[in-house]
Amino acid sequence: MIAGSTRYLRFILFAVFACLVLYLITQSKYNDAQEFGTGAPSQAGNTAASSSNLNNQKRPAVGEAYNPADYPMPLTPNDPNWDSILFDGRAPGPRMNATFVTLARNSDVWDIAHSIRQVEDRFNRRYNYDWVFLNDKPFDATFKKITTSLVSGKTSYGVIPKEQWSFPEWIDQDKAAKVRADMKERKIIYGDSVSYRHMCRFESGFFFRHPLMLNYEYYWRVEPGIQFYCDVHYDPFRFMAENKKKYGFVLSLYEYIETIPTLWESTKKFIKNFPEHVVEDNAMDFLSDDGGETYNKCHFWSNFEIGSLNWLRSRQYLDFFDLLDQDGGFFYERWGDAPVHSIAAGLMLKKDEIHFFNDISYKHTPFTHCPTGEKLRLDLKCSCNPKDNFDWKGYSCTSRYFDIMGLEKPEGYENQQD
Ligand SMILES: Nc1nc2c(ncn2[C@@H]2O[C@H](COP(=O)(O)OP(=O)(O)OP(=O)(O)O)[C@@H](O)[C@H]2O)c(=O)[nH]1
Ligand SMILES: *[C@@H]1O[C@H](CO)[C@@H](O)[C@H](O)[C@H]1NC(C)=O
Ligand SMILES: [Mg+2]
Repeated sequence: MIAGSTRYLRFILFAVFACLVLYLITQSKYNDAQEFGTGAPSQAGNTAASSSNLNNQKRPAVGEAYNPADYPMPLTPNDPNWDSILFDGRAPGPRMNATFVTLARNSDVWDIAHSIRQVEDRFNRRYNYDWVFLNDKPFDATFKKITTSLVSGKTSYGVIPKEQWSFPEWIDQDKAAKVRADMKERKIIYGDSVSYRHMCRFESGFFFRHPLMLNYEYYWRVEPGIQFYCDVHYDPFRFMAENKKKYGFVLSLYEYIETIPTLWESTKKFIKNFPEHVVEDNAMDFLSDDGGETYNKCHFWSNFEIGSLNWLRSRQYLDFFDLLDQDGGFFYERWGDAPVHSIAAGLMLKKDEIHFFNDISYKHTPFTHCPTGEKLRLDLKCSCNPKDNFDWKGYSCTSRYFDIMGLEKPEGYENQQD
C-alpha cells in the first residue's frame, strides 16, 4: 500500500516536472518569435542547436537606430557570419522596413508559388520579410492558403482600386481601340491587350501607394515563374539602406521601340516643365547617347527590382508619372513600367543611388543574369549556367551602365560576350 502510493507520488512529480520543461521550451520559442516580430510558423520546428546563438542574439527593432559595425554584413566569404547560412536559424542583425511585392492573378498561383519557394530557399527563410500581394480582383482562398504557407514573413492581400486599373476619363476610347487593332496586326507582343496596359500603368504609378505598401520603405518585386540560382548571404534591403541606394537591378536591355515611340518626347517635356526635378550627377548617359536629345532605349528590366518606396512616392516621381499619364501613352502606345521606372531613375536619382546586384542571380524568361566570375558563383553555390548570362551580350545595356559608372567589369566578362 505505502510502496504503491510512493510510486504514484513519484509519477505525479515526474509528470509535473515534464509539464514544466515543456512549458519552458514552448515559452522560449514564443518569446523568440515575439522579439523578432514575425512569429513565422515555418521557424517553429527549428531545433539546430548550433543556430541557437544566432537566434537568440538580440536585434534592433525595425526602424530603430543601430551601429552597422555591430552586425557585419556577410558580403564576401571573408566576412563574419558568412557561414551562418549553413544553419537553419534566422540571420543575425537588424531588419529593414521592407517587403516583397507581387502583382498577380489567382491563376498565377503555382507560378508564384515556385518563385516564392526560390526566394525563401535562397534568402528569405533566414530573414522573414513580409510579402504583399496585389490583384485587380480579390484573391481566392487557394491563392492565399498556398502563398501564406510558403512565405516565412507575414503575408497580406490587397485589391487594386478600380480607378487604378481602368482608363482615365481623358483617354479617347476609339483612338485607343484603333491602336490595339493596329498593334495586333503588326504582331506587337501584348499589343492588343487592355489588361497588360492596365498592369503597366499600375506598376508605373500606383503599386507603391497602395495602402498595404504605405507600411514600408523598401520593396523587392517578384513575378510568377522566375528563378533564383545563387545563395543570398546578406540582406539586400540593408545594403540599399546603408549605402543610400534607391534603385537596384540585375538585368538591363533595349526597349522595343514600337511600344514607346513618343515616350522620350514626353520625357523632354517633363525636363522642360520641371527642370528642378532633374538632379546633378544623374544617369542620363545610361539613357541617351547625345546628352538627352534622343533615347537610346536602354532600361532596367523591372520584373526584378529592389527599390525605395519613398522615392517612388516623392513629388518628383509623381510629377513624372502624372505627366506621362496625361499624355496617354499607356493606352495610345504600350508604354511599359520598365522604361518608365528607368527613365525616372536616370533623371531623378544620382547615378550612384542606382545599384547593380551582380551577386543576385535571376531568370525571367527569356533572359538570365548569372553572376560573372567563377569564384563568386562557387561561393554562392550558384546553379546557373554562366553561358546563359545576358549581361555582356549585344542586346544588354549593362556594359553601358558599367561605362557610365566608371566601374571595372568583373573578371571573365570577355568570355561571355556571345
Ligand atoms: N492581377 C493581375 N495581375 C496581372 C495581370 N496581368 C499581368 N499581371 C501581373 O503583372 C506582372 C507582369 O505581367 P506578365 O504577364 O508577367 O508580363 P511580362 O513579364 O511582361 O511578360 P511575360 O512574363 O513574358 O508574360 C506579373 O506579376 C503578372 O502576374 C492582370 O490582368 N491582373
Ligand atoms: C515603415 O515605413 C513606413 C513608410 O515610410 C512608415 O509609415 C512606418 O512607420 C515605418 N515603420 C517602422 C517600424 O519604422
Ligand atoms: Mg513576367
